[in-house]
Amino acid sequence: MEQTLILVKPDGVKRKLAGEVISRIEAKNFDIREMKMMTVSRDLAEEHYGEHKDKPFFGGLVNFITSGPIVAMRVEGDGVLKIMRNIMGATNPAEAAPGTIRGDLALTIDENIVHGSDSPESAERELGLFFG
Ligand code: IDP
Ligand code: MG
Repeated sequence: MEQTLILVKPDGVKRKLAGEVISRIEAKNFDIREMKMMTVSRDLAEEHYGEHKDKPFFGGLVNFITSGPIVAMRVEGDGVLKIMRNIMGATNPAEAAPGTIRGDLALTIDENIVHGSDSPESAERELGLFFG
């Protein structure tokens, strides 16, 4: 069965939106197989976001994701990768449709509340990092 890594990022936890994100996952009837609150180390952050290491925003991204507790989830269901990306909305909240998590709840691209794996290969890699 298809699985993805979902993170409620530090801004989402700080704003007490973890429950809101979990509700939307549950409302879609996906299965949350594992879930934990944790603080991401710099090593884990740099590994998780390794694909972005040459981007100008990489330093800020690592600082942000390590700045406070997150909630990590292993979520399972048919089509969960694509469907969760749809439920999250576009990376930039200014372009995210109303009804999506980012469209409804986020204002800026650097604090956009959620992470979701973008492919089966990313999901396998990221789930290994957070739940391996
Ligand atoms: P995604 O989270 O929608 O998969 P990615 O392109 O994988 O988006 O980027 C990872 C994260 O890096 C984004 O969620 C966002 O918080 C941040 N990010 C992406 N592009 C920018 C940017 O141009 N400026 C600042 N932060 C960015
Ligand atoms: Mg991504």
